[in-house]
Amino acid sequence: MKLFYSAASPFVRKVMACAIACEVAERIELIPTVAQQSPPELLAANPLSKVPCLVTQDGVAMFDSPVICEYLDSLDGTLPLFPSHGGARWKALIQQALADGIMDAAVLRRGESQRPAEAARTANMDRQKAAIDRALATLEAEPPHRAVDIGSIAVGCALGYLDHRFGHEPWRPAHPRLAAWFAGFATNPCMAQTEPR
Ligand SMILES: N[C@@H](CCC(=O)N[C@@H](CS)C(=O)NCC(=O)O)C(=O)O
Repeated sequence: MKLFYSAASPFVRKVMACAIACEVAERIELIPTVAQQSPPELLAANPLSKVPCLVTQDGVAMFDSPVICEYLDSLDGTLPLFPSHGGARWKALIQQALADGIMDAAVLRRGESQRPAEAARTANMDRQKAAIDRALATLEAEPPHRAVDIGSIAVGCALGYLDHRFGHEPWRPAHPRLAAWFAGFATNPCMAQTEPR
């Protein structure tokens, strides 16, 4: 399998953390990719020109990260990352959606922060920050459980991205339960081995 990859992307981290948890990481060849430059190899696989994008052994191109993670989970039955049914399934998928939303908003803020300020853009950035704050409050009310699944991995990657890119906006003081959960969860091999540098 090949993975169009950027070390800076929290969505790529989520995919690699799932690959490690499912014990299939060694089957993945990483293709360093600058998605913003729309390289033809990436466009041929993903018309949206985004990473992560996985090309399977059979040549099927897969995106985006929720689809790739579920595919990796289907390869090996050792550790189901996507609970098959019931409340556990919906909880994990909702946590993944919350975490992906935080990452979408934070990646956008990060990109925009590197451009000159302008009123409309500043208002949109404030809106993205408010979405992140509300999502953090939701997670604080009910932090993920200790198990490694798609919900907890995604939340871990979202919090790790906030630490990496927005260390000047500490989230821990207002979210002590989430901070305590993250401190423990970050020691899992799939998180420790993919920590952003
Ligand atoms: N919903 C997508 C989001 C992926 C995404 O936003 N990737 C960013 C990097 S973090 C990207 O490739 N951006 C390139 C662009 O927008 O041109 C997923 O879950 O995989």
